[in-house]
Amino acid sequence: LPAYPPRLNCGAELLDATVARLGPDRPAVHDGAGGLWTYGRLAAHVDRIAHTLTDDLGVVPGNRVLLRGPTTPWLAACWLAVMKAGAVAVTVLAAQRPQELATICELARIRHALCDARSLDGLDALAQAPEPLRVTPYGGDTPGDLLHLAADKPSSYAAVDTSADDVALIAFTSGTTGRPKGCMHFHRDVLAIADTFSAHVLRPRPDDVFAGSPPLGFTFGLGGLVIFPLRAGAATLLTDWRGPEQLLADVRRHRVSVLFTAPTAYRSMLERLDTEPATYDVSSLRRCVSAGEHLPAGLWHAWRQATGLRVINGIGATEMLHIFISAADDAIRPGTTGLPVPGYEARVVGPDGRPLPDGEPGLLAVRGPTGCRYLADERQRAYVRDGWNLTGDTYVREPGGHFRYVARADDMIISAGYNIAGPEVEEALLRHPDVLEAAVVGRPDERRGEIVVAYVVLRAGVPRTAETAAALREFTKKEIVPYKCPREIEFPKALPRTPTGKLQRFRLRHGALQ
Ligand code: 3SK
Repeated sequence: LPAYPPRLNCGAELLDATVARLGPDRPAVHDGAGGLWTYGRLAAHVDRIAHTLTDDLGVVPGNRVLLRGPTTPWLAACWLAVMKAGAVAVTVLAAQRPQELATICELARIRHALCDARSLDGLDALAQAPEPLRVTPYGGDTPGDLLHLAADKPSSYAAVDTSADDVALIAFTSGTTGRPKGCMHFHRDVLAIADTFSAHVLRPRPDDVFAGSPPLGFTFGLGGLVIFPLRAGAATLLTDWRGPEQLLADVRRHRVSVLFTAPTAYRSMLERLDTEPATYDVSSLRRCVSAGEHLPAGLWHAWRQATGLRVINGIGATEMLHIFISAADDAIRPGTTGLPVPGYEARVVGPDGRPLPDGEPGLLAVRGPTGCRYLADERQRAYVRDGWNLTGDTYVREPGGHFRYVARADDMIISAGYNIAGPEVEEALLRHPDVLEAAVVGRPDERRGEIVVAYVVLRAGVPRTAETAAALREFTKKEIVPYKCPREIEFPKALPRTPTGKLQRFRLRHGALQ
């Protein structure tokens, strides 16, 4: 990891330094509708917006600016302009509801919002609050539109001289449930994720084209689709997730070489590649990253068989900003997450915080250049202990040093005294050809404490009957030790997920689908 200077502006480093290194004419951003911005054009748009923020909207360094909209080049340009203006970006998901936005605005004391003209719903109440949010739309046709205001501004803006330790962004997470927590990250953190995971594991090149499904309001997407490509001088496709067919079509059309998505999307893309091989062409891909959820070994092998590519699995967290355990190429052990990313240390600890021997499951603890800094939240004390970040995941460190995911710590099922990891049972179910998706939880039970219950989404045409459930139970008994096998199996049409695609096991535990 390079030693960063004490004064550092990540927006200037990502954009101006890249233009100085590679020139203004390289492709930077595809908009998915045939439009392409070069680095020079992106830099000019960013600088005009930064002028508008400071000259017209009265944004001063340190102000928090809410960013809301679908994934577009303009959203990325606004984020970079906020960085260059020394303000603090709070990027939210377009799907976040007005009440959640109100909580976020209150917690982060947000007074300014830049909002895609198509995503203004629910903001009027905030604009009329006693301490009003000043909402500036972009991409619409009103006279006060940000892009109209920016049109006649100078195309060059000297970035604010921020400290490397000034807060650059606050990323909100509610995990899979709970009150939102704001994770503060510094200007140096933004560069650190590019100079650790991206530089050492992904190893992008200026001729790469990035694309993927995570939104920019999720740090997985912000890193993978904006920060990493710009740091490398590569191009990126910035469009909203419109399903597996569209992502595969984009790969073909834009000759995408670096793909960021989650296991569920790899699974649904595989289905399409299997049923309509002539429609798609993934030969341009050279790097496929999976994070956000555990990647089962079976899916890793199926993707390799269909495409010849070895998926780069990783675990990240909003608290850590991006991926901190991963592996590429020959270092990959399918079914494990990988090794600590250079710059990070990881270990598995017991409830007292002491390291456990290899092979024993315990809590994952990690430390490195990025880490958890919750905005005014007492949960900070539980997340960071003795300088180690406790991510809430149960892991095993294998003798060769690879880290293997077991479960979220609060997703362990304890049945008749046995500890059962839901993901292991899910992997067994997923090996059955009729199973598309599976989620396994514990349901309270008088005799056993908990029983193992599986929610299974079946492939089209498979009957949702007691016979199918019995056949799946028999199948799992051949795959895993019988005490781990589901006692009950239900067949919902879909599994409950957060807007970032994470499974909401707590909703299943509470019987939300019954
Ligand atoms: O939640 C995750 O798994 C994640 C992965 C990569 C980067 C960031 C996050 C939050």
